[in-house]
Amino acid sequence: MSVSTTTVVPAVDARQVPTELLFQPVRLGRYNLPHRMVMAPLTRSRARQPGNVPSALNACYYTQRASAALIVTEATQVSQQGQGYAWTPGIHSREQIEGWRLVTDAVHKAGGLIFLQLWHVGRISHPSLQPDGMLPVAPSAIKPRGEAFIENENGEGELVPFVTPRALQIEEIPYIVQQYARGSRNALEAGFDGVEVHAANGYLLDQFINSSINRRTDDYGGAIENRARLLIEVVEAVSEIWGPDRIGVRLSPLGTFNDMRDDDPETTFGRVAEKLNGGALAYLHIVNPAVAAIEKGTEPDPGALRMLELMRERYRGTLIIAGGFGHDTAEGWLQQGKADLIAFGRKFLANPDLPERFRSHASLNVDDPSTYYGGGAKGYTDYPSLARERGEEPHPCVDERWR
Ligand code: 8OZ
Repeated sequence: MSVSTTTVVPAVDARQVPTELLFQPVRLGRYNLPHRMVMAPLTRSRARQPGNVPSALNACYYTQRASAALIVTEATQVSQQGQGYAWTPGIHSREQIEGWRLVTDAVHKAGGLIFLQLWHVGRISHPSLQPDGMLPVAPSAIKPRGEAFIENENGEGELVPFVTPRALQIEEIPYIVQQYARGSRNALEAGFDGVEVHAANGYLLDQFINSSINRRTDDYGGAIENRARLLIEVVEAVSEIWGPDRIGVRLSPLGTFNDMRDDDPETTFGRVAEKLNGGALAYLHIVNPAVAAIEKGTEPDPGALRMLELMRERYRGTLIIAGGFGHDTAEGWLQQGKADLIAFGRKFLANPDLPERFRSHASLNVDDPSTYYGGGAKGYTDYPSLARERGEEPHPCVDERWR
């Protein structure tokens, strides 16, 4: 549409401008994002061995997805103690910092913005992944139901039963906070644009928050003020390095993954959301408790909807919701004011150019669960983009050339 300077544009024309909220710019902490589609953190277990080091293959994968408004990396252990699955990357060694530098440089060259997700798994681990084969640590010595994903003697992935973790002594807690601080300094050196503190999905910080897992009687257990203390201390320590406006926090209220349960989730997570207001963070990122209903197109459980409303009401900053969204449901939730941005996991996994596909109403590739974890380029960097199908290559990202 060309409009001369003397023309008065009728209001009806304004309404013809694409009004999809998904494609409206938004401010996220220190950054201006061109749209509202975030790539959610996704564990892919493809760090180079030995040493859990990010490689050119990982740089290729993230660079292909650089059209996301923000990439949140796969969960990345802040220490060896913080690792809970085979072949996940870390951010505690020199090699890992240099490996991540490959990733951030390539993503930035492609115009992307990338935050590192800081991770300590707590009890969701196994001695074979721990320093010197020691026990995993947790708020209390309570064994999770289920199995850990480890590497066996043949170098293959294997599921083995969890063990009973060791309860952290109060004297050790400052050293847990320091693991996050070191990971944060390393992430800054590796060239990231920010960090997300993983306090969801049953890992260490979530284990402290949820009442059924935390039986401590000291300042880190009991009332929610105490159970949230470790998260708040971690956020403060990370803020000193990054400034609050380059930090996000991820929570999963009502989540049951990794044997998680809280006796009074509205009080617990309502209070955590309120406490995070004080930090002036870039965002709060919620794992959608209504994910199954959104995917199936059924009516969400009223408890899940109440929890989402509670998060929106108690947290006064920018809210990202992840889990189960398609184009129309994402747009609908933004229109209803339930979130400011939407994060997509499996859809970004299978569609490196997801924003372009949504904009043009193109069909989507379907993700292949058999290649989620471990392996190489197959099911990782070989999902086709529309540009590749047209015979163009959006970025020079052929694995062989990057190695
Ligand atoms: C699935 C498999 C392994 C790890 C999470 C980091 O739940 C994960 C994860 C998910 O946040």
